[in-house]
Amino acid sequence: MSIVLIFKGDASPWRELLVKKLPNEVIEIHPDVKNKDAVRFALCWKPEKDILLEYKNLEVVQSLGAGVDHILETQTLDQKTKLTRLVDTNLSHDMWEYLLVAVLQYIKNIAAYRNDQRHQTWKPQRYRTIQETHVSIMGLGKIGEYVARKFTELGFTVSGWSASRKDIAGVKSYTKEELDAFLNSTEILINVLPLTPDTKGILNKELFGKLKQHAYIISVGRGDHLVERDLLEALDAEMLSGAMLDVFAEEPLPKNHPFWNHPKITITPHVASLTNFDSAIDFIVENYRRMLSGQPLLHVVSQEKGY
Ligand code: NDP
Ligand code: OXD
Repeated sequence: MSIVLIFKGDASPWRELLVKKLPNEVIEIHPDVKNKDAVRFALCWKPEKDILLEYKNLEVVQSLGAGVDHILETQTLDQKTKLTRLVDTNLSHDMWEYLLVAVLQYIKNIAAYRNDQRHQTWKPQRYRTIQETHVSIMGLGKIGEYVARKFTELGFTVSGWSASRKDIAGVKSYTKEELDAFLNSTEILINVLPLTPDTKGILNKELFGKLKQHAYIISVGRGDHLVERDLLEALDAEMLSGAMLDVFAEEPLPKNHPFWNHPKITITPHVASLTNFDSAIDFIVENYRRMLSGQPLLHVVSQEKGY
């Protein structure tokens, strides 16, 4: 029985940590695997298309991140294989810190001043306080709910949109069917949805048109949530006032991409919240032990829903 790590990028630091926690197990990095039929547990990050078909006896495919789109879009999993994802308070908390920065820099006009500085322009503008600010969060899952609670605690007005209704103190919850009402009250839109066939392209022209005039977009979900051309058009038409984006349809963002030099777009390189080595390893080991002992796995993804 063995574990395989299948990563885009260097898997060796993760292997070293796993070997320390599970010294008696065979832990290999794809493609250097002696006996693929012995592998029952795969830890994956952006695996190449259909690579898992080489592993016939897989029981668990564990995503190294919260998102599983990188697996569901590229692999065909059979009935007996469970897909699990990472759920970690550190991941939610780090996302909260990033989103707080994103909102504060916007309400205090920091991006505008950075542009003004380039042109030696002295142009004071009114800022908003936290008490005057409403944030609207698409996705109230493990991360979105945590973030919503934190914004509420700080004194922001908070709304959230999710498939089902939520009962989160201080947060106005809208369901899937109530999207228009949610958007109509939105001035700062935070996207922390998972990427599924349902949510692909959701940040589009039609949606932008339903937001309050000059709304601001913050997207940390996935690049394919956004129709890039629609964002550029909405910014040029001053329908939106700006955007802060951490995720892109193509990563790294190509050198010639129009987002790079757009004065109303702030870019970060998919770093809003990074998987924490220590807590993620404990979580992975726990799920591996559960698989061995036949106990229910933690955070199994519904392959039907895609999250
Ligand atoms: P969860 O699966 O816990 O939550 C997903 C939320 O989205 C749920 O509230 C769900 O509603 C809602 N949702 C899903 N589909 C729809 C839909 N069609 N309409 C309305 N609501 C919908 O995910 P996490 O919170 O753990 O993570 C969310 C995403 O954040 C990840 O998939 C990943 O893409 C991204 N991420 C990005 C990072 C970064 O660094 N940029 C880091 C970590 C995550 P309901 O609860 O009713 O089912
Ligand atoms: C994740 C991510 O899904 O880092 O965890 O994007």
